[in-house]
Amino acid sequence: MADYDLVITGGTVVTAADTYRADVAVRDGRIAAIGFGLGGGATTLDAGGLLVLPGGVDSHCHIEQLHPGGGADEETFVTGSRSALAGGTTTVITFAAQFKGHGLGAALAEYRRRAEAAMVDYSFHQIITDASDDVIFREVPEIVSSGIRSLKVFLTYDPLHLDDRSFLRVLAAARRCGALVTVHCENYDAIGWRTAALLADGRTSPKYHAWSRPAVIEREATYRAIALAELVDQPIQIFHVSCPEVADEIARAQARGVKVWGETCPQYFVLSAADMDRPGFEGAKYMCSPSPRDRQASEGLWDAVRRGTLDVVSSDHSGWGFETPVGKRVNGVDAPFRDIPNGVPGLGSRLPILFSEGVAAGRISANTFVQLTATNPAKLFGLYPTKGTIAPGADADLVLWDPARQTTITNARLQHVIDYTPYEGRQVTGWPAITIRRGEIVMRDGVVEAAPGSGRFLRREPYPLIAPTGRVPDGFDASAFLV
Ligand code: DUC
Ligand code: ZN
Ligand code: ZN
Repeated sequence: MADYDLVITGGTVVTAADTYRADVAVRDGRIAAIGFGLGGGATTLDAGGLLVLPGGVDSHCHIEQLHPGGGADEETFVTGSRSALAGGTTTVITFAAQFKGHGLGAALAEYRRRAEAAMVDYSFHQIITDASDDVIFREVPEIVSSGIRSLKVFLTYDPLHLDDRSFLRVLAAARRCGALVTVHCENYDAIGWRTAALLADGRTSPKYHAWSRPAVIEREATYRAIALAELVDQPIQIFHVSCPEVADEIARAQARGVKVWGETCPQYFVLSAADMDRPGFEGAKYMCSPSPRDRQASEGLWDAVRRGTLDVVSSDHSGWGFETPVGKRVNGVDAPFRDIPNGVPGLGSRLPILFSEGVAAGRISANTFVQLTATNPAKLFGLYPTKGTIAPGADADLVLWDPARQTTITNARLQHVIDYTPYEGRQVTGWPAITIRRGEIVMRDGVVEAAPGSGRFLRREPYPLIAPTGRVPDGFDASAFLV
């Protein structure tokens, strides 16, 4: 009888800290041993010439999100999982959204039911859009203790955004129950005002999406989110940082000991506002919020990554098709930019684009790539060391990565349900050859073979990284009072 279920031989193991030649042995879905001469496996994979990476952890992607008017995102847990596995991601954190005026429980039960079809392991961020007493004092503690240990708030978007008082209540609730708060930072009123002015001037095409929300609008909201988190002494992560000015706000707060982390996404490295200025409705394919900026901003983001200010790269995968009637053109191809759904697909392209632009282009090391895409998100969201690393006892979520393979991105290769990718035709260096989830080979040479329902819900227990610092202004802990 074989010693192990699977042995991967001859590869180069890359973790957040190290790069070394070793074989990796897997038993019962976990990594059992790393070294040489490990003994036999029921299955052996030759990883000669390949990197052995931890499976990707995508801590920000929208899958099958329910719409207030009925229906859900086109990307389902099955198709989203397929794209994730095709692209080397084995764990996702997606969203359960509250509808304004409703509680959390019924919607969360529906998300959990839908997610049972997943083929990747998964958790949720709970979106709070209505900070009622019942939500803040009863439902949030219940949901957090059920293992959903992160909340998400929007400082813009109708009908999602929270005013500052409501945001403070969410921060205080998270502090009381031990959850991280993630924040979409843009100033709601400033966007509304500029949008009204642009539309009044007849400037309606997709390119004006970027004009409606310049960087200062993101910077102001980031500064405010950090200040309010500092007031409560509640750790936060700033989502999808688009430019260095915003990263600088985060760096300043980090330097004074605030527990704030910053995330960015591949679209901010490779897209720009100019992409939205393509003829006709084509620019809608590139519309996401915050808006992509320009080449200089992208290079500034790489600097922020190298300095460690931004330490997670997620996809912010969003499920709006281009040709489908429920996607980008839901309000017609002549709809003003204000009425075109925001977001770009990116679950399957996240790792190839980041590897190509980052590692192959010499901007970051392979270890930094692993930190950004697997280890840091797993740590920040309480999944480490089960997820996000290669070590004995960790789940055997692995990617055998071909660092030299040149590929042209096409929508078909990405295997999501969305009918386009903003990266169509882009050449990349580096591509996943095999994806392994808990010891099972679930993707080989682009063919995903996993059973719907084989993904697992990841219950997240309390973890020290997100404990408050204990420093509150005047020593007065307002979060102790249920206000
Ligand atoms: N921005 C978001 O905040 N969410 C989804 C899509 C987007 O562009
Ligand atoms: Zn957002
Ligand atoms: Zn998002």
